[in-house]
Amino acid sequence: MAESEDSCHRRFQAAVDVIQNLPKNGAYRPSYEVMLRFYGLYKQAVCGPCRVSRPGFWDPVGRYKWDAWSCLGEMSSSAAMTAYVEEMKKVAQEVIDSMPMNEKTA
Ligand code: ST9
Repeated sequence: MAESEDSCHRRFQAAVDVIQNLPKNGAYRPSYEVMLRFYGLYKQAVCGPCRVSRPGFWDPVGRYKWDAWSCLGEMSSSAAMTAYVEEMKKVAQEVIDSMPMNEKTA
């Protein structure tokens, strides 16, 4: 594996581990949109382009998940890994920016 590809893979794995180890309920509540973005990129990175058929009417959550994955088309696995890491940095920054600033730091 080329070095840049290897570091891309390691950064992705670290981001995946962080997200899998977040508590289910915490001060931060990701929106469905955010969760679906992570989900789509994760599937694309790990499984490649979506080749399964779209779930039926009785599985609306499955359809949303399928749509989030399928809309990434033929995006490469390494591009999906990079986008996943970038997304995590963006969301982490948003969480930091939304923290109250009136607490004493000293
Ligand atoms: C809080 C603390 O308040 C402070 C917050 C700091 C914030 C830091 C900012 C960092 C970014 C955070 C973004 C959160 C985004 C959440 C994304 C969720 C998708 N990524 O193995 P299964 C798929 S924290 C994407 O059965 P687990 C997997 O393929 C409070 N998708 O379930 C499968 O789908 P399918 C907020 C992933 O192990 C499905 O998920 N806390 C990932 O029980 C289920 O997989 C949270 O937001 C992945 N890394 O759950 C908790 N791994 O069957 C976020 C697996 O179709 N974490 N999948 O293949 C979770 O919700 C879960 O750990 C989980 C895995 C869903 C990622």
